[in-house]
Amino acid sequence: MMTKIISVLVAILMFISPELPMLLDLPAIPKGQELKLNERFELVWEDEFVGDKLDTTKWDDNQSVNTLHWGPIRKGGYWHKDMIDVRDGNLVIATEYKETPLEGNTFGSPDKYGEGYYTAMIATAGKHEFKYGYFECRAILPKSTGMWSAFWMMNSGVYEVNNSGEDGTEIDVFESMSYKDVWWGAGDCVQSGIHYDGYAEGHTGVGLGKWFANNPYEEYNTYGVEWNENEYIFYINGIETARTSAGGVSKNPECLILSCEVAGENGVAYADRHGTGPISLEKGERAEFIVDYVRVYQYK
Ligand SMILES: [Ca+2]
Ligand SMILES: [Ca+2]
Repeated sequence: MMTKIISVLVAILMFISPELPMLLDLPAIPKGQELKLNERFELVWEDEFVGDKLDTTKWDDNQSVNTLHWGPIRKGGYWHKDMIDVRDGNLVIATEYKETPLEGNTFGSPDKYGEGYYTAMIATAGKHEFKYGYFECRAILPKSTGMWSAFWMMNSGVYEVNNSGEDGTEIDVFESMSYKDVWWGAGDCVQSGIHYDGYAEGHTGVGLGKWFANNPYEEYNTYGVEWNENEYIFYINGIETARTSAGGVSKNPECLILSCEVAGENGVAYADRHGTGPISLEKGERAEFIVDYVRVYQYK
């Protein structure tokens, strides 16, 4: 109900000034071009998440993926493969607080698993990488502030600081960082953006705003990006939200990543460290990122 009221208010604001919601960092209603998926694209790769375990010919669930070198500590929590499940036609990435650390191979890393929030990621790095096309997932988002789920793309060229994103750009198709976490109650939104040129001094990123999805913490929505040699175009449920060519569009193949992260650092959850609000997932509770499918299309 609150979302509906806010949606109407945002619609009125957008009628007065289309740019106003973005200027105020308010979520906006997607209203750009229609995707026209079947007219323009053909399916070339998919995982529908059938069966009862992750297809490791498609995904690496190693939480310190060789080609990415991340984990097992990830921001304010830990990534551990036990938090990954495939059931009822879905990938489920769970997030829970563990007082007793899970056992795990840390892949030569000196980092150890400890008490804290456990969640996970999977990536197609080193297995399936793609250049240009349309990339979509259909998902229900995890219900907690202080953490976020994401569908994103990555190439290690992102680390090359050369004033360009052409060698690789982190493409954040969506991040769910706003669960019930804004004072006016319109948390039913996700954000999109890109990052390139390293993550330290040279780092350059472009936030593309926040966008309403349809009851995204309870219902499936589709989140996609169209990537061609000229630009990235982001979509929710087949309607454009935003587009950009900032930094120069990546010309390198990129892997797909599905992940959950907890705000914080060094494995310690840190209230509001990433603008997510304090974590609302209590000990003994479980939040689930439920993904029906990931599909990759290329231009006909
Ligand atoms: Ca670069
Ligand atoms: Ca499925």
